[in-house]
Amino acid sequence: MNGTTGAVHADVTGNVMYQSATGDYRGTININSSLPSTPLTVAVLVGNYLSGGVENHTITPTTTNTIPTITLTAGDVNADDVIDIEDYNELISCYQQQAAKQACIGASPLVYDLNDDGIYDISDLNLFLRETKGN
Ligand SMILES: [Ca+2]
Ligand SMILES: [Ca+2]
Repeated sequence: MNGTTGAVHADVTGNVMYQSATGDYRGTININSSLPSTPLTVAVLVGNYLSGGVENHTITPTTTNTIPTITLTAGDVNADDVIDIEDYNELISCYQQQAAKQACIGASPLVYDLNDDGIYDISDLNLFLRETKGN
């Protein structure tokens, strides 16, 4: 969480779970730091997604705060916060290796499971192409 000065006031991790009823991810993240009462930027990092966030959000201490819905773009498989040809090359390389019944080099094939259904297949490639359409 960054304030207007750009200072990081808290850097916390936690889990979010897929909600099949709503089609989104939700979770509760505990912040065990005192935060300024001024509006903050809440940045969100989720594996295989570009980062996102909410600006000018005030956090009320000692209570559950709900941040607005954040839409993240899937496909950043090499975790450099950019979706580009390098991500595509990794996805295609892994897909071709799987077709040949070989393990992907350097990572679990589930790193490329962009739709979180537990398998890496053509559906994940299609999601990547849909997410990058127009970029
Ligand atoms: Ca990337
Ligand atoms: Ca998948």
